[in-house]
Amino acid sequence: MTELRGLIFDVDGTLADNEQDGHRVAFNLAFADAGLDWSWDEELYDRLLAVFGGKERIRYFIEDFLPEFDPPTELDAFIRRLHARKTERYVELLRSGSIPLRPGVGRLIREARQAGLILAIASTTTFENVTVLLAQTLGEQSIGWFDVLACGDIVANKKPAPDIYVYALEQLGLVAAECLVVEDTELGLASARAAGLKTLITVNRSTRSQDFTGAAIVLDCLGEPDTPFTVLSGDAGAAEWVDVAFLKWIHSQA
Ligand code: XBP
Repeated sequence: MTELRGLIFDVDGTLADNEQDGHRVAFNLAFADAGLDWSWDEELYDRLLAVFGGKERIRYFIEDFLPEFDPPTELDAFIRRLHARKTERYVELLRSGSIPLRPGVGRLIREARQAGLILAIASTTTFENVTVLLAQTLGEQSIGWFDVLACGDIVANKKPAPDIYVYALEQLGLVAAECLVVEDTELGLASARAAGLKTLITVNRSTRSQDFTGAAIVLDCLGEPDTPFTVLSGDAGAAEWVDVAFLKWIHSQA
């Protein structure tokens, strides 16, 4: 049996429950800064989450929800500028400390590191968003705990394409069978699985009802010793929170 060597984390929705209270808010602030009267409420944002990537999401909104919209400049440049402002606004939110990690995330990252697992990030979001989130929540030094930070536009095709996970594996020098992924969405699962990776899901309020067929296990969160996880699908044995022994056990299952 292949030993577990690497743990690859998705970021948005997995490390932090930040889509509605972080990214959505930052998009709206950027729209206001640009003098646009667009405002994405939670319901609309849940629909827009069908498209990964901030620039791709803005384009999808314009093309599918505002077909009459006439951008002030060439559309690609307009979206790029708007998205750059959104990143600035999102980073401001992160730096204000208003976006915490989800339960169990900080503990598991520290334990996995201590146990000698190789850590990586595979995210659709912008590199700066990832490094500021890590620095703000786990300390500046935590950025160095990850051997690979695979983010954003580094690959041609974003999730659900497998590219970002394939890239992360190449950079890690590991094969899929040696790794386990932690994800929160159906499309993230599709991306990881297409790269041949076994995937543990922790749902959040936007993804709870998605189809996670093919996941190794589906939990409501990673859990902590005093606040156990709830199993939504799969077999957790006697475990009540995710630790390295649990990761190894899940990885060893067929
Ligand atoms: C989630 C995403 C991201 C963010 C927006 O990525 O879809 O696009 O919502 O980030 P993941 P940017 O789950 O892979 O972390 O605006 O920086 O693209």
